[in-house]
Amino acid sequence: MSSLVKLAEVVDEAARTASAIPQLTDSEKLDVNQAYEIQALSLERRYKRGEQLIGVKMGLTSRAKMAQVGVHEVIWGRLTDAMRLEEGASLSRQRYVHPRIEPELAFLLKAPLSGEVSALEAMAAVEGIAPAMEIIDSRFRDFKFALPDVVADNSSSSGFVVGPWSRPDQDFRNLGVVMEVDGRPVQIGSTAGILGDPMRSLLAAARLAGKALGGLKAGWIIMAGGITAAHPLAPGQHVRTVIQNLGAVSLGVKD
Ligand code: 0L1
Ligand code: MG
Repeated sequence: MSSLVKLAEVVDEAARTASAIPQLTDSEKLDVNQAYEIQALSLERRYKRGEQLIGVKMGLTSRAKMAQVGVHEVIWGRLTDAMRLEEGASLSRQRYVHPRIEPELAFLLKAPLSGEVSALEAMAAVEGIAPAMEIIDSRFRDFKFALPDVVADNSSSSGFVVGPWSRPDQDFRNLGVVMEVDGRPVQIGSTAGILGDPMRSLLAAARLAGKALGGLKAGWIIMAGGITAAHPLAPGQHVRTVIQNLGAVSLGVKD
């Protein structure tokens, strides 16, 4: 088997150059622990290029997403400052292989969080909640992968945008969500689409990513996971997600 370091270089180069690659599992026998090790090693390469870890994304947190990609397990990935897009920004389609976008809810932490925590303990660590969108861009050809592939590939994460922060002391378990492309609704759902309650995703982040990263840190953003299936991005589009009571977040696509 190739070394995990070598495989980390392969996924990192694919992400850096927006190039499609064959699935790692076509030629390697990998388990999920090895895949998370590849993810960590590939992110080390980005940190060496100056990127900073600023949070965590949770993935495959809704039935719609699990069905869309045929993987049925909650996964997580790392968010860096270079992945963050400004609200209302226009992204360049050429920077991605085959980008898709999905509506999410984001948490902003004001205190560290790690391990098995209760919902009350987790809430006490949350500064704000916001409508958000994630750009996922599997580096694997035709968006086809097995669980170890997608985990090694930073759980397909390649960008994210966060809208206005609201206080978390409100009921956000079942808020209506609409994602529009050029003013036309393309996905409709509810925040309950995230594991039945987005808080469950934050608890999973503390348990899974918190353990691997030595805790989730104050100031980090936690993307709770896709609420609906993801939508392909094409040049010229304007994408907007509105979450009931929380407001809107938008992005444009150029070239
Ligand atoms: O929900 C997610 O963010 C899952 C990412 C991995 C699967 C995909 O690329 O859609
Ligand atoms: Mg997502």
